[in-house]
Amino acid sequence: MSNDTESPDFPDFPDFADLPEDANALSTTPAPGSEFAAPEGFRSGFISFVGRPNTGKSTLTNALVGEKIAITADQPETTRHPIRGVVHRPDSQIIVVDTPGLHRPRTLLGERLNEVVKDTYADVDVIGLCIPADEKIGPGDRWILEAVRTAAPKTPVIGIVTKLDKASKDQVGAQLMALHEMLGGAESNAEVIPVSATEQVQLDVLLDVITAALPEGPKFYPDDHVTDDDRDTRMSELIREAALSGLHDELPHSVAVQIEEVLPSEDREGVLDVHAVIFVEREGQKRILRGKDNRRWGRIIHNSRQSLIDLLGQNVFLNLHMKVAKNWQSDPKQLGKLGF
Ligand SMILES: Nc1nc2c(ncn2[C@@H]2O[C@H](COP(=O)(O)OP(=O)(O)OP(=O)(O)O)[C@@H](O)[C@H]2O)c(=O)[nH]1
Ligand SMILES: [Mg+2]
Repeated sequence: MSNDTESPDFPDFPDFADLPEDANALSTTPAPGSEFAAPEGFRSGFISFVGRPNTGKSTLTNALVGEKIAITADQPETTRHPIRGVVHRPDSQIIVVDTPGLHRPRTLLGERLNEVVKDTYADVDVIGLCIPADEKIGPGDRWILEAVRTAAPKTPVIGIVTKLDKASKDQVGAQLMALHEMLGGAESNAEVIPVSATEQVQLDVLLDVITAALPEGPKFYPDDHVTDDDRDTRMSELIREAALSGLHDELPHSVAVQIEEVLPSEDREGVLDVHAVIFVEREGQKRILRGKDNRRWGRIIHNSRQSLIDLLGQNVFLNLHMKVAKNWQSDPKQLGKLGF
């Protein structure tokens, strides 16, 4: 969903495709003193968070990485591409891959997202299956575990009970037992861990468990690298997050954002002019996004601009407008244009 605007701030880093298949293959290569050199016993690798929509995967990713790299929302199906974030620890480098929530797809977009998620299973060292503390384990969760076991039969699965703060101690205990049972019970040695991303509870414990499950290896990324997403992708996501806030029903799914142009302002020094478009699927949806007396639209622009300023550390002039891309979620051509 990004265009190719050059960004001096976000250099390119290797893709999955550029990394060696065997993480250990790199372990002897970094020269001492290089930015990839790591101490003896250092562990590194990839964990993918998977789960139903709205289970807290992106919020957890942000909490672990320590920076907002994935947008979050009250409604399901917020994340639309796997987002890689890097957790730097003295003993390990953990690359977290946040994925779109898995569900029975209703549109071509849904089908494509499911395929992408399943592709990531095979590429990671560990999978973190996320289930909220306050919702019963259901067929959707079992279907996801099946898909994981099929795509990556040997990859260890850690059970993560999210949103610990939303349930009583007893409820959390029962959920941990149910998840442990689902992952194979006493016969398997699967770990199950409760966390709260919003209250920052047990995050270090989770990182310890993930680290222990990773192979020994070097750093894949320099110490200051937080995410692979380029600047424009991050900007368009932040605008989408502002647009989603307070929306209901199907409308959130109809929203897509594209950055058209980013230029230094001609008449205001230090200001960046950002031109972006919000796509919706129908004319009537524009009216909803505008809201009464354009109030919602004003809020969207205000909040988007604030998020962009926080991201870029620079003043921003945001030129945001809306366009209709009819039924883009089900139209292969439109999906292609929007980067799916
Ligand atoms: N109380 C509480 N709420 C949480 C916690 N983690 C996430 N949430 C809320 O749960 C909702 C969904 O969070 P997300 O992180 O967007 O969920 P997700 O699994 O990434 O959702 P999709 O991208 O749609 O699959 C948001 O409203 C979050 O604020 C938590 O630890 N405690
Ligand atoms: Mg998400």
